[in-house]
Amino acid sequence: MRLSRYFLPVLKETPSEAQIVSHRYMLRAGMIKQASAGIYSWLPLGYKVLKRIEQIVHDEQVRAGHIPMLMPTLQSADLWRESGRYDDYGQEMLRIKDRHDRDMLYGPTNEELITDIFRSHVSSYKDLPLTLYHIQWKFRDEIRPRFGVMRGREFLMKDGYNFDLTKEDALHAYNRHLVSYLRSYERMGLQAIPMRADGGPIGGDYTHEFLVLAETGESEVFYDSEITDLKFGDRAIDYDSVEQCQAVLEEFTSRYARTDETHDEALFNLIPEARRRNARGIEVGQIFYFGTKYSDAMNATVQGPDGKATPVHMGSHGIGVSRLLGAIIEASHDDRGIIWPEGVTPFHCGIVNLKTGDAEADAACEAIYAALTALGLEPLYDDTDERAGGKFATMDLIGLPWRITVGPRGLKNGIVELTSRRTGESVELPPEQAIERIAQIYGKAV
Ligand code: P5A
Repeated sequence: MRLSRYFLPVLKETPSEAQIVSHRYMLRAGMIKQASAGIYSWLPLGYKVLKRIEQIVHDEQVRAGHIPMLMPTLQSADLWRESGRYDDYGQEMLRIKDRHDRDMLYGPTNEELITDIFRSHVSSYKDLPLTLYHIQWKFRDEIRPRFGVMRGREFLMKDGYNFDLTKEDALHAYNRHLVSYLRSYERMGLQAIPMRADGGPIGGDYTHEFLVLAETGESEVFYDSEITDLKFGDRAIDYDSVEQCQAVLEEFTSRYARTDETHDEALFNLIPEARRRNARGIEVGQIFYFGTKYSDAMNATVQGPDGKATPVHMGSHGIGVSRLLGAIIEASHDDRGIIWPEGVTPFHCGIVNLKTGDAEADAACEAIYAALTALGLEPLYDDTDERAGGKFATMDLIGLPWRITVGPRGLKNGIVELTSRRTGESVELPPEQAIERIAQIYGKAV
């Protein structure tokens, strides 16, 4: 993409309404614009990151054997009356009447809708196990929407639902989700720690939240510091293996880690004092096992091996896709702007032309741009007339992890500059080598 043709409305001033750094940078970098309280338009740069996060979530869900689909945002109140949640959900639910005076709602979650789909089409245990998921907008009329996309009213969630014959099978589905979530967050450059939590309006008492540690986080957490040494990494996992998934769950949940809702001071005090941590975190996901709560209420049964109708065991599992942008920025920025991890960056690298209009500089930039594009990469080429200082400030603000700087002086010696946004380190090298380095970083063969 050429910056002169892109839509990147960066702001020079710090918007006064933004209290935390991720919100400030998302506004300043022209990623989002508030439409009304807790509701945002996703401008091109923000939309690009949102799509990259979505893609990672899709990849990892499909890898775990879960099946993508799409349910609507608007739901009929009738299903929620069946489960009893229409009244329970309270004011967070946005209720709407259609022209026929029918009660509708903008879905805050989809347990009822998916249970209805399940009971309409599945009748035998032979069709189990089944895990369906979608990535769809949700609406929760939060009392205090704040911190930009972090606590929105309209927000994008990946929500998945497992249907199993037995509790054991459903717990395997729970473990599969835990593993796939660990992988997803790590691909986004994040450490998200599973912590015992509370079921809240979704239900069940077996649930873990995934938290990214950050001072600006809305949740208070208590944990054993040893847990922060755990990494999933790129180990191979067989998602069908009950033992392998169970082993990962045990590894990642055996140390003390809880949100304040389930915190137990006596248990916490059993950890050596030097390892006790009380901090804040951003909840970027939550997994639940709630047994037959919805299948009992909505009569979702299958014919079991003994021929009898058996209510299915279920769980639901959510990732806060739009919230993740905020969480990643909170975890990865400096005083000049965002520092995107390579896994989610909106453009793979920036190309800064120090002297737009200079025939040699223009030609060198075009050649680098074409070479990177041919490799399947997306560079953002700043071909505008802005001064060098302004170009650098914009690149730093929008946080592309790599920048190639091209100017007439360097070109005289056959070199350009390759700079890491994270470390600030620059190396001078011939353009072909800069291209090779970028290709290598993103795993592309030159
Ligand atoms: C699990 C999937 C559920 O709704 N039902 C379907 C279950 N869980 S949850 O914990 O309530 O939400 C899942 C994740 O969505 C994100 N989230 C939000 N993101 C932005 N703004 C909000 N107001 C908001 N509310 C929830 C969180 O990341 C949460 O973990």
